[in-house]
Amino acid sequence: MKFTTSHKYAHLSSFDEYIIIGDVHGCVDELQQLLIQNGFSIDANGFIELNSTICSKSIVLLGDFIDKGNREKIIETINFIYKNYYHLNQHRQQFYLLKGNHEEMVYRYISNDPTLEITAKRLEDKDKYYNTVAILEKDFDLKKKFLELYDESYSWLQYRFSPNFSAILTHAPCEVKYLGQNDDESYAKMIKCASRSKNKGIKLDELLSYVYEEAEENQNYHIFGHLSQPNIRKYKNRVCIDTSVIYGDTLSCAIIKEDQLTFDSTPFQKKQKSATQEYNILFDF
Ligand SMILES: [Mn+2]
Repeated sequence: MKFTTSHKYAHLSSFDEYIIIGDVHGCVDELQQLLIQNGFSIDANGFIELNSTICSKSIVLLGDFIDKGNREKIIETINFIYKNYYHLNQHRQQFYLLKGNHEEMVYRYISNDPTLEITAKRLEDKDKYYNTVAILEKDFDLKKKFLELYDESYSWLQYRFSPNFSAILTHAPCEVKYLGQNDDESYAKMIKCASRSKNKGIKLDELLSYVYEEAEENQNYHIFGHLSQPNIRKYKNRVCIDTSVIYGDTLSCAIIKEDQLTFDSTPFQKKQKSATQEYNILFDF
């Protein structure tokens, strides 16, 4: 039996300003701070205030908001996103979620995906890389929230201001031939690329050479996260905004307003233990 899940995509209106945020991985404090830096206010109950400042602003999370962070922070992150997802989208959509490989894998574990063979390695991975699974397995209410958010998540989003300025948003980088396509293979490619942990010792630019080879000197951008980097990495029209907040660096966003692309970041706040990694830098030439 082939494992299938619902696939969604959307075109974003160019009347809004978009705050497009990279991999959160349980860093809810930094997520809130980045929103505050960008004009959002959060009330005492954790709701984003629906005021005139944000009536033409939208939030996009690029995927991987779970895992790697500590238990309490992951719970807080899911709750914060869940309540504000419905709060912000009550009149029109102003909060968008993209699927990351972590959401997809956790979904497969908790929904008992029959194609996910449970081997000793899988169980080890579950504890090591997908720590949200154990949290959701013990908390039915939180699991229900996660599943609802997963169902709401897009595989890709596209913004188009003019023929000369557009942006396609996905969790992972992928080859142009898969971008914005709606078959199962393309969806998988937009969520996860070749694994760095399975290709240790290979430079990212070698492993994913298509990212720079297919880059073009124009403003039809491809913005993605997934590849935890020490800072925002941009080469021609390819932009990676996963700046490793859970590894102790920063949480970053790309901001799109009309035909302008800018960036903002906020540092890790040390409210939880950071994870460790060796950086494999993109566009390291
Ligand atoms: Mn990822």
